[in-house]
Amino acid sequence: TRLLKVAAAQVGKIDIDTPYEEVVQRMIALLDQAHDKGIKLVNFPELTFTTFFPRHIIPFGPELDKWYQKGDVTKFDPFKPFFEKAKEYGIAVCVGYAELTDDDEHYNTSVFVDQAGNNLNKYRKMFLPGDKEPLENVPWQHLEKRYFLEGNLNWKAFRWPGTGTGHGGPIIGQLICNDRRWPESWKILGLQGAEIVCIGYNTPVSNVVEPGKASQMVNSDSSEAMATFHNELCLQYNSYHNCCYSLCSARTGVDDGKYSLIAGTTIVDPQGVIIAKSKTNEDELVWAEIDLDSCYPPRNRAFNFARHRRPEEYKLIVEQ
Ligand code: CDT
Repeated sequence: TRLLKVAAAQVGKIDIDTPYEEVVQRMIALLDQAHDKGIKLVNFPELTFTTFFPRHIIPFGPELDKWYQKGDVTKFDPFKPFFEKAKEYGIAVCVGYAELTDDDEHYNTSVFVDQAGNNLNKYRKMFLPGDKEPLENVPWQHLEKRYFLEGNLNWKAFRWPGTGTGHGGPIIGQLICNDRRWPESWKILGLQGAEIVCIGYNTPVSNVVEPGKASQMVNSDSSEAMATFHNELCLQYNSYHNCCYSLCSARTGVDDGKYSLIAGTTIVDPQGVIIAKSKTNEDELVWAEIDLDSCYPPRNRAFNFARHRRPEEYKLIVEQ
């Protein structure tokens, strides 16, 4: 066996004016719980440190750019106490944030920082949902196509050494929110042997079904149930056919008293079974002890890619 204690940290409501310091203190409280349990990896949501700002219309320029971080995010003063605490505890973290590059490019990004504080990998969200131009007659926007460029770092799986689990360390992959709905992103990680996929999300309870028609904005218990069902469906099936664990962290709660995001933070095993799940829509640590070896019986048989795949038949998938 190759046992490892891992966690998916769920982060509750963050309002538009919630200061970084408050969020960081809450994130540290989640690390404290993880430390008490001997957890080695804590996954955090998409854009963990702020409210989900793409729901707002914000003018381009300095007003928008203040939502982003430049340079090494672990060195950004307001976030430093979080990364320092993780290092002090010897906990690796995967965290989402809004990235602004030196070339003035904007990305929806997550970093994987190991237990010694090293940046092991950076991932930039590939599938950006929503719109480039604001919609009319809707109670809120989803402007990811306006505020972010599509990711350009592909889906790179990488080793995370120093965990004591052998084989050079677990093989990790990262996805961000909408990426989890697309089998291609998982398969590319699966083909590289990813054993743990770290995912963060901001999934609204209700969405625009048909642009321009406010009446098509669904907001009811049944839409929350459906959004949660689709979340689990994606995580369970894609973990199953890629024979990997997934740690899936929600930014949840009702931001500013009106913007509701689903909860449903989960840990899924290589059989597609949910082995741990959040019970609230607040800050919550969801954790499990996993056995990386359990990725291999299905990999060696039903989902032995080398034996069963038919890549020569997949041309349509890569046509423009
Ligand atoms: N953040 C994010 O990617 N959310 C999407 C919903 C977008 S609806 C326009 C998701 O896939 O959950």
